[in-house]
Amino acid sequence: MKWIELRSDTLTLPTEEMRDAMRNAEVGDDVWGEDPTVIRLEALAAEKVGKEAALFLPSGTMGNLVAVMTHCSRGDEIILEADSHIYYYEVGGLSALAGAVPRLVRGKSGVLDPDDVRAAIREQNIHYAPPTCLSVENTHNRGGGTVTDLPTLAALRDVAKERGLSIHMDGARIFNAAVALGVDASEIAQYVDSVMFCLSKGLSAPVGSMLAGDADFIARARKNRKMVGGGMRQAGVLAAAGIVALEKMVDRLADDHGNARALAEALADVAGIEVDLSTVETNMVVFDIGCLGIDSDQFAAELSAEGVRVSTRPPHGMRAVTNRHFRNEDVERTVDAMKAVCERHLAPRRHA
Ligand code: TLP
Repeated sequence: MKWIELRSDTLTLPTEEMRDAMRNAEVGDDVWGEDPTVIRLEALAAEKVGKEAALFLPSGTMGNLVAVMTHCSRGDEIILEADSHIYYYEVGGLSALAGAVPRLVRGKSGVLDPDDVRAAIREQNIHYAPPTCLSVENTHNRGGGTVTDLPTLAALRDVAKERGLSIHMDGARIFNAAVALGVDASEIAQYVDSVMFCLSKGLSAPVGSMLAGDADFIARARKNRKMVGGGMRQAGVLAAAGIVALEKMVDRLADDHGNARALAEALADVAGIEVDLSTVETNMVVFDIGCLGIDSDQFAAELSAEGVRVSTRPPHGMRAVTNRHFRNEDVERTVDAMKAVCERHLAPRRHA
C-alpha cells in the first residue's frame, strides 16, 4: 500500500537533483570558513530574503535559538505569539539555553495584532525584565499555516521600533507565505531584523535552515552557532541540496497550497470533521474531530490503518500538511479514509 503522508512537510525526501548535487559538492571545513558550497548557499539565501548575510544551521530550532541568543541577553524579555513554535515546540530552549523570558500575546489564528503587541510592551520599571525582541511566525504553524500580510508586518515593525525592540521572524515557511501573498520573500523579510527559514520542509532538502540578517548580526550569530555545537565542517554536502531547494523548489509550493485547499473543502463536507476554511491559506489543514467521541491519537491510529498519516493536536485536533509527495489525485483517497473512520464512530451514535 502506498502511504499518504500528511504528518508534515518535514517528511519530504530529497529530489534526484539534490542527491546528484550532494554527491558532486565541492567541500571544505566550514568552521574555518572554507566550504565553497556553504559559502554559495549562504550568499544565495541572503539574496533571497534581501539581507546582507546568512548562516547555515542544521535545524530550524537551532536557527531560532541562535537568533534569540543573538538578539537577547540573559534575563531579557522576548515577545512571542502564545502558540508560536519557538515557545510551544522548541523544548523551552529560549529560556533554558538563551536565558530569555517569554511574554506571550495571543494572536488571531497565530497572526499578531500590532495594538496587542504595543499593549504588551511595558514601560521600563525596576521590576520588569527589559523587553528586547519581538518574534513573529510567518506562516504560523499552530495557526494552521496562516499568513501575516505585509501591512500587518509593517505595523508590527513600527511598534517594535517605537519601543526600541529588535524583530525576528520564524519564517520556517516564509516561502509558503511569499507564494500565498504573491510577493518575493524579501518583501516579507524587509520588515524584520532577522529571519530564520527552513530548507527541509516543503522545499524538500534533507537537512538545514538559514538565519539571515545584517552582517554584524550574522557574525555574532555564527559565534553563537559554534557555542551550541552547530559548526558543521564539510557541510557542503548538505548545503548543495539547499541550493537546489532555493533555486528549484519554491514555485511548486503553489501546488501544495491548491491541494490543501481542495482537501479542506472536501473535508468540510465530511460528517464528524470540523474545519475552519478561513485558516487554510497555505499547505496546512487543521481540523477537529471532537464530536466523534475519540481523541486525536485514536483518530490518527485508525486513519493510519487506512493508509493515511496525519499529525495530532491533542486532545481533538488534527493536522494535515500537504507536500510534494501528495498529489491532487490523493485527495479523494484521503477523504474516503477519513469518512470511513468517522462513520465507524458516528453510526453507533446515530442508532443509540
Ligand atoms: N515544525 C515541525 C514540528 O516541530 C512541529 C512541523 O512538523 O511542522 N519553526 C516552525 C514554524 C516550524 O514549524 C518548525 C518545525 C520549526 C521552526 C523547527 O524546525 P526544525 O524541525 O528544523 O527544527
